[in-house]
Amino acid sequence: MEFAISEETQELIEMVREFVEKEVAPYAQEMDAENHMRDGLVEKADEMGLLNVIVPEELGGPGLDSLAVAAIYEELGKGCAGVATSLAANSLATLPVLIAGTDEQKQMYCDVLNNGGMAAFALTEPGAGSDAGSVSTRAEHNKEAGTYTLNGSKMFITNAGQAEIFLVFANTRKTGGIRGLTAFIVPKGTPGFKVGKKENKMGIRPSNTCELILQDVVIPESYRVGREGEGFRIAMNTLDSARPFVGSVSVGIAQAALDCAVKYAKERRQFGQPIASFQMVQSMIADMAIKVETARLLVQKCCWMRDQGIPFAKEAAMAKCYASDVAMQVTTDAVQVMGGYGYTKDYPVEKMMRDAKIMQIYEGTNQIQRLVIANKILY
Ligand code: COS
Repeated sequence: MEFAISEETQELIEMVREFVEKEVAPYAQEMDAENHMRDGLVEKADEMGLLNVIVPEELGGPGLDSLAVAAIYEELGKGCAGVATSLAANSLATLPVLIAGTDEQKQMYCDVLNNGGMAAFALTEPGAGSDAGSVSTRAEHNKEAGTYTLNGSKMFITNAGQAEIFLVFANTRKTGGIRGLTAFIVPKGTPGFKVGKKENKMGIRPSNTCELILQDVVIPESYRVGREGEGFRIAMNTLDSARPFVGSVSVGIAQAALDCAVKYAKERRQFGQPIASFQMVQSMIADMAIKVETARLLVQKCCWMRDQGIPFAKEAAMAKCYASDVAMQVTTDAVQVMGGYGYTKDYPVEKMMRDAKIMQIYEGTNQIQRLVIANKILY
């Protein structure tokens, strides 16, 4: 196993770290309060090359391996998990096209990201979350016209309000079920395609999460990604690839919370000495550090396997599940180390604790991850 990152990629990661320290972290609490990403931040992220990190070189992107992409998302996660979520959603929404799209679809889709556009992955619906196969958005094929007409609604869609291009899953079978699930590209502005209510979330608040409404949305056949009925496999493959990146954002949150707790423990004095000198605090700090390190290693192992072409679905579920549980535990412990101060908005750890919670929920709940892991082990 080799987790080494090339010198060139290391320089890129350093640049991302500086960008996050200057442009993201100082504004994280303000963006959290305003439930909105700072104006101009997407443009700045684009200048840094952070919108198309998943795009291969031959399609005009940086051609990074998964290890490098994960390292970038970890840096973003340190500064603000909401911003990291929004930028990582570009990768999530592009993977289906990279996995199953035609050369023309790949180029068209990646060009949006290469040119500073955002993308959104639209699978979840009011009645279809963990049970991804039960999508009820319908896609009716009009063979004579060479089109599909989409009707339905989507929920909890990251970037919905700011994306230029969408990857929408709909069912081509009247009877529903996973055998009819099909993936489609839907550009923003297609008649009948509207952005609905924006969610008022507990955490990752700078990321834009909205409902989508599809009313007689007509798209050409050439926007269907893969075959009819291939959508479930495409969605599952996509989620396998994206889950280690949720893991890396989670590692970023946990590392940032640990750093805050360490700094505080050295400064805060009680009983005439810094609380860092108390063994119970040291024990917490040590456990937090062990968890962060092991979570990062699991994410890196999974990314390395993906980059080597080794099947990695089990490790992807493990990385996502473990790292997000670690983010929840470490942020909660950081608040504990910092006591009453940690519980206030004067320090960033309460936000990190709220942000960590969604990591255990989105892109497959940790209960689903455990199902995937157990299935891979048992059958
Ligand atoms: N890659 C490729 N194919 C896969 C797959 C994967 N990771 N997982 C399942 N499949 C295939 C199976 O091989 C099976 O194909 P066949 O019927 O041809 O044998 C088919 O898909 C159905 O598999 P299964 O019966 O295991 O599907 P289930 O409906 O039981 O669901 C889970 C499996 C629960 C793992 C899946 O629905 C899932 O991951 N749900 C979570 C979805 C999610 O993450 N939602 C969050 C919103 S998206 S951000």
